[in-house]
Amino acid sequence: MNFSHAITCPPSASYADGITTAGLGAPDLALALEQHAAYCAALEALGVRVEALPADPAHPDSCFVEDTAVVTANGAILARPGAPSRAGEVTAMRSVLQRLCGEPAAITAPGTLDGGDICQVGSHFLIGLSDRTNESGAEQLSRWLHGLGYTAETISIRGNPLLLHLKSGIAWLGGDDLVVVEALATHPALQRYRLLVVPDADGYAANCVRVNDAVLMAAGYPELTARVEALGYRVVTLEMSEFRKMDGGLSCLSVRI
Ligand code: CIR
Repeated sequence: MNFSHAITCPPSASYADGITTAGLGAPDLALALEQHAAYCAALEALGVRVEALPADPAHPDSCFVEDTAVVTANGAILARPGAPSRAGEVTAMRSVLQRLCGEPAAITAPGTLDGGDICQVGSHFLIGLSDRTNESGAEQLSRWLHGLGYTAETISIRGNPLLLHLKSGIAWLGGDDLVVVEALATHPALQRYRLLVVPDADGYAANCVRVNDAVLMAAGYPELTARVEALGYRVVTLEMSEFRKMDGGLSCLSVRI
């Protein structure tokens, strides 16, 4: 969680055409761009150099860069997004990863995998099986991670309408501390950690991100913010309304390196 770089991509003119189930109305592009700029500024303030990809109107969901790659301290792998409209997003990610980390590995057919389903907890990776990430994608990632010295296990989130991706409902803060939504709190794979359980009403904010010495969290959740601060973490809050409208969480706006 010590990051020097983050890859981002601003929402484009086609942003409102992306995939969404939120039912919160159309996003306001100008406001989304403002919120995105504040997100990038928060990363920079934490000592992270932001590598911005050009806005990509051919891919309305392209601002959710996290879904296109998994980056570890020992190497990077391109995802293979489960939504067909997002498949082409990996091209831009590949070029920037080549420059920053060397040639990335890649998930291949029939595997599908969205980076939002992958949660690193120290040297262990939790891999969500979801409507976007299938068994083949999870197995390929697992094998690749083992080759780099990491361990991994899967957690199915299928059938939970509140969770698009695993990381929609879980975040690693550091040490043994995980933020989790109620639906995941009893999962056997998570019982070895110290769990900060988030009530469903605050579930959106469970998708927070530890970056260097702070935790980035969606604004508007004072109770959760206070609970994370009480554990000794510094919290920086960010307005996320226009990304939530497109089912996007805070983590998915960057790939941290
Ligand atoms: C999608 O449905 O793919 C986008 N509208 C939202 C992706 C959010 N990604 C994430 O939470 N990792």
